Amino acid sequence: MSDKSMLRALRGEAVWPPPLWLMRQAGRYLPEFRALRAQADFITRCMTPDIATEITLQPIRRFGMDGAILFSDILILPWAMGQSLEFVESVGPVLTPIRSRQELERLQPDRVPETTAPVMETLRRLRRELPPATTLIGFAGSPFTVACYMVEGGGSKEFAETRRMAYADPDLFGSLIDLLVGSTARMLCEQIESGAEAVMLFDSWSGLLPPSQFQRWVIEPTRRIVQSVRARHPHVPLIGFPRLAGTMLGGYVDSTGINGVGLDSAVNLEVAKDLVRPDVALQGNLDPFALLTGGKALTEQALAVREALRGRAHIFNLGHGVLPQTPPEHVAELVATVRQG
Ligand code: 1CP
Repeated sequence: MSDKSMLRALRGEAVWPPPLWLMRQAGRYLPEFRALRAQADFITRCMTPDIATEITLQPIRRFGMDGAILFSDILILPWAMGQSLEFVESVGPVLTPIRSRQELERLQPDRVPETTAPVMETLRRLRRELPPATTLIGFAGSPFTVACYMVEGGGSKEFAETRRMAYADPDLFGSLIDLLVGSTARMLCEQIESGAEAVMLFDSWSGLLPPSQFQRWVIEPTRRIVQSVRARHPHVPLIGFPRLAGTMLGGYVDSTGINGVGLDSAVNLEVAKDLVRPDVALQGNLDPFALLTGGKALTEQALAVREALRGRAHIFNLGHGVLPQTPPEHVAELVATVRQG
């Protein structure tokens, strides 16, 4: 059994001070990232092991977080299946939407292993290069959140087309979700076989759904992925992040069998402690705006999160990603604060 602090927390142990990493810790708030960004477009950066390894290591070198998350994106999977994808400056991802069975059937999930081979190479390099106490985190989007982008053709506030399709044509939407369940589970297994020591499922948009739809399109697909990954890799922990799931958090944890759960900043930690079984690690949930602000607000909020989860298995993180305008010195301050005695 590994004694890395993050893996101990994911086994249900209350590690003090809690291990820490930050969603979007590699990225736009770092000057050294912006320098690399000029060299290649986003997909090329993800698909070039030299660049993706370097970007993943940048925050670890500067701040020494306990977890390093692979530099890639949740939309690499649909891209690897043949859906067209472009990241457009100040717009975000743009995909050719999938709205019919014909369009769905043109996807080629069998191509994923070949297309994502460079990502697996990045993981192998990272395992060699990371400090021995750092946990390497692989990830994917959850089927529902990835389907949102695939159906909508990009980002959106409401994902109206996707939510309409889920009601109007549940057979078609269900086929897309099934395709994603299988390909996501396979890709996560491959990430583990390439060196990932924990894997996380990002479900940024699950909180848009009412309970019955949440059960069908979030809990059930996540449960199947957990089961399938665990059958091949019984000792590798899985973290779920059903963002804005509110009181559906308890059912999500119990029904999926996940080892850790990401909490967004809207979650009251006292409520979370009641809803979530004590052997499941809680990950989160500092407001990214407290990190952006720095100073007293940051110290107070960070210590309050840490204190609220004292005695529980806790991995300190934000409730969502680091904001691009965040001064890097605030990240250094946060790491020192969380680790202070
Ligand atoms: O260089 C750039 O400007 C590209 C910005 C960028 C980055 C740094 C995108 C485009 N993706 C990423 C990396 C990324 N995305 C990681 C790597 C590790 C890390 O730095 O933490 C991870 C884990 C993600 C996950 C991701 N991508 C999510 C889930 C988490 C979340 O933020 O909710 C989602 C929804 C995406 C889609 C996506 N990719 C990129 C953008 C701008 C978006 C969001 C689009 C939207 O607003 O809907």
